[in-house]
Amino acid sequence: MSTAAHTPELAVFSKDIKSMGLNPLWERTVSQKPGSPCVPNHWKWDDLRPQLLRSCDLIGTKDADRRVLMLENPQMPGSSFIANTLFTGLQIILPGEIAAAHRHTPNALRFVVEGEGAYTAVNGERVMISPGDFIVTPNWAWHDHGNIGTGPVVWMDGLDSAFTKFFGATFREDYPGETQPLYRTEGDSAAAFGSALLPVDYVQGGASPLLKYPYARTLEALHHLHKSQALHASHGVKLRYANPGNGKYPFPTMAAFMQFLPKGFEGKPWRTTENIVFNVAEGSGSVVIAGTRFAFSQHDIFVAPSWCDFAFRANEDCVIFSYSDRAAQEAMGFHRDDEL
Ligand code: GTQ
Ligand code: FE2
Repeated sequence: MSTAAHTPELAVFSKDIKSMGLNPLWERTVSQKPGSPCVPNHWKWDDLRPQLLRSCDLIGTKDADRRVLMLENPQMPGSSFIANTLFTGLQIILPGEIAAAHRHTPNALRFVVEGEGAYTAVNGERVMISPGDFIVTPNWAWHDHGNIGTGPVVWMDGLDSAFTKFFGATFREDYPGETQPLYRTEGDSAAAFGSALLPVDYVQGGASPLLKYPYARTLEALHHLHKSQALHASHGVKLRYANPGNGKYPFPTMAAFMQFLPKGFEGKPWRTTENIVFNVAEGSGSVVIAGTRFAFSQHDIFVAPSWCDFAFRANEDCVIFSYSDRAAQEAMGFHRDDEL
């Protein structure tokens, strides 16, 4: 706050200019500190799963378009966002169902939670998805999903739709058919981009051209590094998913990570300007976020909003997926973190 003398004349001035769409900076009330109004929160899989199954009895993919339950920050009900910058949804698709093709300006990631036999089709290629897989849907790419298996399939959707909303740049189109034509062979994206090789004439675009980062390979990398190197005091063994086209993040906006915490791990508190959504792939433990302890088990989801410190404890070996707005924050020069 400024120490300018707040004279009666100044008060009249401030009042007079309000009707002109003007406001004096010296009276500003907007926070000049890191953090956001959002609060840490935890959703238990034991609570989520029955509601997802219940939604299947009540609505089909034809009527719902996407059968998704949005996880909203308790401080922002009705916003559709889990934090200022991030969308999180849980999507369920039953055997025989199709979620029709569409495209939109927000980028989407998927982290598969439960069930086999589902696919997503992106830009003419079908990709089968399994639990633990990390999937990329680049912005403006046509995408439809289907389940050709025998049981329900659930995954978590992470979108950067808060960014398109913020910029006023949200566009969406339905494809003129239920599914898009498949003009690529299954495995094309993996062959072209999944082996630290690139097509000779590849020109880098926005999102990662690698559509699937399979769980088995991620686990293998984490387990190997756990045996060969020291743990990070806060993160255990933590890797970020890389865009093979440029070595950066899978999206211009969103970063994604997988970490391994061995049984008994007690992490040091850490904080970052990132907003982060976590999904427990395996294991159980607890996390203290900004002073609140949440006991988590497999498939639980929790959010650590910007500048909330958090520290993990692993009751058993844990594998934890997360995504954040780090890519955008780094690109803009805003990102900071801090070991406490
Ligand atoms: O699967 O295409 O959770 O477009 C939100 C918007 C999922 C999707 C969401 C979407 C999708
Ligand atoms: Fe979509």
